[in-house]
Amino acid sequence: MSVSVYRIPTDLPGGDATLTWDSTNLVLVELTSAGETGIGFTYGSAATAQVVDAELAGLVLGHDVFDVPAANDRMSRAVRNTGKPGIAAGAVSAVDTALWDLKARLLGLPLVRLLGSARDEVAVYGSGGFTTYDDTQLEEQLQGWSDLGINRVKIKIGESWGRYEARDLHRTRLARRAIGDGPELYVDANGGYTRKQAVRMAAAMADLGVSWLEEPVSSDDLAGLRVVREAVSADVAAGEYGYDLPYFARMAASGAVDCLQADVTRCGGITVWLRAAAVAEGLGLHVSCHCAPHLHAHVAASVPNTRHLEWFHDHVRIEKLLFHGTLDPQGGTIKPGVSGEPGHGLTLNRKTAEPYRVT
Ligand code: SMN
Ligand code: MG
Repeated sequence: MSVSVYRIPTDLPGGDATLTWDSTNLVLVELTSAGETGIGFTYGSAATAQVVDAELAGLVLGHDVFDVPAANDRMSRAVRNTGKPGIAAGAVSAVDTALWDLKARLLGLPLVRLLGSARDEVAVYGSGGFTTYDDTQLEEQLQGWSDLGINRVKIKIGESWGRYEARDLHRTRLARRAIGDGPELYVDANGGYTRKQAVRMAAAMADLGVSWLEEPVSSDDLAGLRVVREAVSADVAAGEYGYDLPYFARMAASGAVDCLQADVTRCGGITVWLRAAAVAEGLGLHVSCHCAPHLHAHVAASVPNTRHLEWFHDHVRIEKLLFHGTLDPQGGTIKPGVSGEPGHGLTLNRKTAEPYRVT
């Protein structure tokens, strides 16, 4: 097993309600067996690589690579004292995904064939609209998604912990004008509003047809999410910081969300993502794929209650830069597996990736 870290500067400064960034790390796990290589990755701290090396690799090597749930279980238990949520869960997720990819490649199957398909295509939504963009940059990004025929888009609001309500409304109005009346308009406050503020802002944005309100308040405030959810017309969504199955069960069961988000690069990999989707399904909820679009495509197509997949600007750019085999969202959907490529279909483009490698 090898693990490497790539650091990719953003094209433009990135920011949302509660965080800014100028680069993104991709931590890559490569697992080889019988001449095939499986690839998994997570976005996060370079320290993730150390957890893979020091704590996880020894739990995979020498075991049957087909028994992915068993490997996932060994890894998840082993990081108990390291602290599973966060870096360790990212590490487990990357290894788990590499194992599923490897298994599919050894069987010569697209991953969606191995998992079993529930749908032929997966709807995507364009995601970016960072608070750090000026109006022209925002309009250009929205136009790019329109040109691809993507008729669902998400922008960031809640700038500076909710201090700039007028600018939030201005940018949301601008977005609606740019995309026209038909397309779905989503907003993500990244936990930047207070409860009452979120309800007020959602009411103002309802007039603009905003139909998705993500993390209006902190995801740690399940009661607050529920209060907002019951007061607004838009669907409330959260779940991107879910690092284990009980997190999703708690969030879904508490009535905090209308749609559960889950991130395969954080939640424990494909193994746990499937279970999170099942928890949502059992409670009558849809699931939406958070970020890392190419690692979600196949798993998204394998469950019946997938609503959509986030075509996240930074990650789309990085995945195109580092890998061969990226998908085409033309028309607003992706069709994983149609190329017939085994696994999730990504292979590392060593030539273009190398300049960004830091370890
Ligand atoms: C997000 C994703 C990745 C980096 C920053 C913020 C986000 C989203 O909350 O849902 O796209
Ligand atoms: Mg979000």
